[in-house]
Amino acid sequence: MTSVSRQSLRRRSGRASVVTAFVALGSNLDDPPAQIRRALQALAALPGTRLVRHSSLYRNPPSGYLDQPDFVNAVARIETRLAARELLEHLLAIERDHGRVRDVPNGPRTLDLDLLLHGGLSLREPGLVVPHPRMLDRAFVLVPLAEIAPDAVVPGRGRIADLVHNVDASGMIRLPETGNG
Ligand code: PH2
Ligand code: MG
Ligand code: MG
Repeated sequence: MTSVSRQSLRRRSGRASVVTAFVALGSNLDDPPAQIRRALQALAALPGTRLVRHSSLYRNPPSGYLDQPDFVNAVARIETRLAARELLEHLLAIERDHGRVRDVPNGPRTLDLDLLLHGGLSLREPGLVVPHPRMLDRAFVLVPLAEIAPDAVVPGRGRIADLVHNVDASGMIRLPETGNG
């Protein structure tokens, strides 16, 4: 029995435990606020998953590749029975549903969904690094994350409420709530 991983035991029993995970959402094409709101609904509809809450939407200038429209970014907190790799596959499928085309690296996109944190997991695998390797440098991740989960911890790095002070939040414009919430 000792050679059987916890994950495969869980698969056999069919009772995966629930973990809290955080997903970053970003869009700068084709009505970004609508893309983000529709993506939040798609997250809420994932199997074995509950959307616990989401941050405000923030308009902010592109970082990295600068010659592209402003982004709208947000962060969602979910509770999920999906393993990190399974969740990643679902996030990529939602991106495809939103017409995501991967051409220019870091370039404009209808929807980007990045897995930030998955319970206390630290993982480095091809195509999947958790915690997200660039999250600590990014105001467009840390500011919305601090809004909804200041006490969340990045394994080995500390609390979000402390880490958010390391980024320049001056370009982050919180959008007013629209519609019926
Ligand atoms: N995503 C990137 C690159 N640059 N800049 C902003 N403001 N927001 C993003 O979501 C973003 C970015 C690559 O994923
Ligand atoms: Mg990204
Ligand atoms: Mg991505």
